[in-house]
Amino acid sequence: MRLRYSDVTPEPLYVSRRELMVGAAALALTAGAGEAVAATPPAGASLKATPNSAYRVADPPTKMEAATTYNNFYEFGTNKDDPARLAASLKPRPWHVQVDGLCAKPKTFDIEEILKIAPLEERIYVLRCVEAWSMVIPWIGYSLAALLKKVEPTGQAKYVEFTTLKDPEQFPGQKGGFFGGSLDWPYTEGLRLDEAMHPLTLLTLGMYGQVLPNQNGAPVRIVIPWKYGFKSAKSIVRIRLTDTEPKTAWNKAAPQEYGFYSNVNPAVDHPRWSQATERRIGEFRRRQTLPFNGYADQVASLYTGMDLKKNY
Ligand SMILES: Nc1nc2c(c(=O)[nH]1)N[C@H]1C(S)=C(S)[C@@H](COP(=O)(O)O)O[C@H]1N2
Ligand SMILES: [Mo]
Repeated sequence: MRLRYSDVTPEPLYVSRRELMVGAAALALTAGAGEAVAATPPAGASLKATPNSAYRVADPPTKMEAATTYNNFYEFGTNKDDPARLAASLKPRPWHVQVDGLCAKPKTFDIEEILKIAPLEERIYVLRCVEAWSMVIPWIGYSLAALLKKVEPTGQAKYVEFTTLKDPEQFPGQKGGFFGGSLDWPYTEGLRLDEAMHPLTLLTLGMYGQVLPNQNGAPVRIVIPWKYGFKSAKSIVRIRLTDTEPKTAWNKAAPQEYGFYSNVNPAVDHPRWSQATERRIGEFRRRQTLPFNGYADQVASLYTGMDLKKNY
């Protein structure tokens, strides 16, 4: 009998290691299964979420097979298939996220606690990479605002910085040599506080009904659907509130190519890729790219009075 992780775990996920082991022992007795259950949810463990009808693009989702084998995650290497091939070296448990900086109640959250801060929603967003391809992905998570409110940002906080785990033992792409030199580790990204608090900005814990695969940024990442994909930092260990614009890994590597704002904008080309059109992974035809990736009604007002050619 093959047990799914969800079969032995209370909603929305395992409560504690002890309860989990009790549940597993009981199951082993009834099923006679010798299968050990670890505290780390195995790859493919199901994660329940309620569809949020306000945030669902109508286009059919990209095949999960494609979304989990064609990835940008330079911590594993610079080839699209490196993350899936090498994903097993990342250990998504135990995992903590330090939330600190300009806030009244800084706190280091255990990932199990993060899973329970707000009800998990499924939202179907288009992920638009600056390389002019896109995917339609059913993400699972809740608005980042729910987590940020827990630490009570002060009036001085104007920006949020996200930091990915730095550990060359888990991320072979962070080892020395050519690949180790691809970016200045750890990967960092950032948003203005109003962007971070926007309800569209998703603290993401799963996709396709499952916990996040390692290659997609397990156990927790950000997804900002109106910005190019590189803004959506994976495998986050720290979220810091600050009064100055955070330095970002891609901006440090190639400032003319990767601005801080990086809103999806068909009118402003990247030096190496036209942004006027995009190709959905799994399709051949090109589609028109939409301003703010289709979310102009919700987010254009955040940039009133800003020159979006300068603030690319
Ligand atoms: N830590 C980290 N986060 C990252 C990246 C990365 O290399 N390292 N790549 C970014 C880029 S360029 C894109 S397009 C998306 C890809 O997300 P996906 O693999 O889940 O589709 O992740 C973003 N987040
Ligand atoms: Mo990207």
